[in-house]
Amino acid sequence: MAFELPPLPYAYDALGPFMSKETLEFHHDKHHQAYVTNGNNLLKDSGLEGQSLEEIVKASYGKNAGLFNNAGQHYNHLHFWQWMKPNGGGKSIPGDLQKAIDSDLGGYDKFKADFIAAGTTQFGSGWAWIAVKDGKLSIDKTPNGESPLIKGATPILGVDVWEHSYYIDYRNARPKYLEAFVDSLINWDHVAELYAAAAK
Ligand code: MN3
Repeated sequence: MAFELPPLPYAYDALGPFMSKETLEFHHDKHHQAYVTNGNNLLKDSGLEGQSLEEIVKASYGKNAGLFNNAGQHYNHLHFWQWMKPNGGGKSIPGDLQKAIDSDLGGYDKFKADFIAAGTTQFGSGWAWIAVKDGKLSIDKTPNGESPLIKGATPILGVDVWEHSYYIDYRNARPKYLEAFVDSLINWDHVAELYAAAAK
């Protein structure tokens, strides 16, 4: 099954002023498209052509670096667009997810501080996450195109800390970008859906 780039689930200017039209045009149309194009070229004759995207990410890790990097980033970005929405973020979190954040992550304020710290301290390019494993939430960070998938966990929220995700809007101020993501962009309804599916 070939990789495909779906359109953004909102207009390019819908996330302003926290993430600009210019950032989304470059990030979605150029960067994500390149992962799809390169991933499809590397998928040919890899022996993994018939697998799901999740299976390709897990099976290529440590074995086929080129395919892993592009398939991993395709997986991460497919979710990243869904993890944001206009007027998102903040504390209006669906009940079951809020309870899990309270019990597993020490509450909203500690989640926010730890998630921003994970993204800030990821040296170089990568991602910060909330992952679910054995029904419990944890904060994680990974380099490059890796994700909690390769650790046997399920990512339910992730933020891209590659410079292409924030440099146009925030220059080098990665912590300001992460704060805006948490306060104003997170699509908690989507995170809650993934949590419900992963915690079953
Ligand atoms: Mn990116």
